[in-house]
Amino acid sequence: MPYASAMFSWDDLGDTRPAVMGVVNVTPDSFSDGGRWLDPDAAVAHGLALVAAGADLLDVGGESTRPGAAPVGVAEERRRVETVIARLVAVAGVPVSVDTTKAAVARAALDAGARVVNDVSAGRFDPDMLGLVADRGAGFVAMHMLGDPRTMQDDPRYGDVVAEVGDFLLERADAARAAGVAPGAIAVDPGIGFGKTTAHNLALLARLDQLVARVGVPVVVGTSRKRFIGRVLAGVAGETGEPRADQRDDGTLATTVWAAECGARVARVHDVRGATQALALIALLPTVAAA
Ligand code: HH2
Repeated sequence: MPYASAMFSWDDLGDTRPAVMGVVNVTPDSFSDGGRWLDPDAAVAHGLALVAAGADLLDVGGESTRPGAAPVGVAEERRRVETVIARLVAVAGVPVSVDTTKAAVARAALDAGARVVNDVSAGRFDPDMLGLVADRGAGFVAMHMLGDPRTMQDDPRYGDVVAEVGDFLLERADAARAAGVAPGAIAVDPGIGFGKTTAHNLALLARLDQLVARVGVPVVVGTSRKRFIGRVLAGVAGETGEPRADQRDDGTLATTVWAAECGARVARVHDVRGATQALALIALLPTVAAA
């Protein structure tokens, strides 16, 4: 069975520069590219194009998590991701992760050869999730979200967003370890845009170095094309209003470089080529400085 192969460790992705996780949304309604890769052939071709552009791993999702997105049943979510994952595992040459909150979907994806479960609920929505990840020796991304995708943007409030997200991530990493997930397989993610205002997202980025130091496990950051970038860039550089999702890759790149400088280990992005080039370039500078 594919999952019987060696245990996943985030260290396997290397540490000279942050890893680039390329997004493959097999959905009709994702906020930035919904419907473009719903056809399995298109999704596989897109995944391969992302690998050619430098992706170190591919994140395949079959359910949009954008605010107000329609929930998807297990059968439909499996139908969307299972074949795409099996085909990418066969040919992509990089680890594949599945973006799901459902253990049944994660199980099917791991059976198809996925190595990582990226769970935006951090194992809270499905009681079987952490045990499954542990049994299979899979990698795990535990992301912070306030509430659930239906309600998360309804007036989110925090006392100190960085402290509270940090508390949550430490608690979920502990829960994963307690369930038997290998320490080296656990990563956490502040969940940019998931139950956060623009100010909350900016605070999490501004103090990301503190969060990275505090959690003590690899940190994944996903700013790609998110709304706060549009909000901040409205009116900047000749934009008449907020740039649309597909016009936010330059802003995304700035935040990706910032996250890398703050110690993030994985950048989850749609524009893989830009992220790979920028991260390769800035990774070089410390070695030049030391020479
Ligand atoms: N963001 C999205 C989905 N999954 N997973 C992690 N770990 N971190 C993130 O920031 C994150 C995530 C939302 O982006 P996208 O997949 O492009 O959109 P949608 O959920 O609408 O499919």
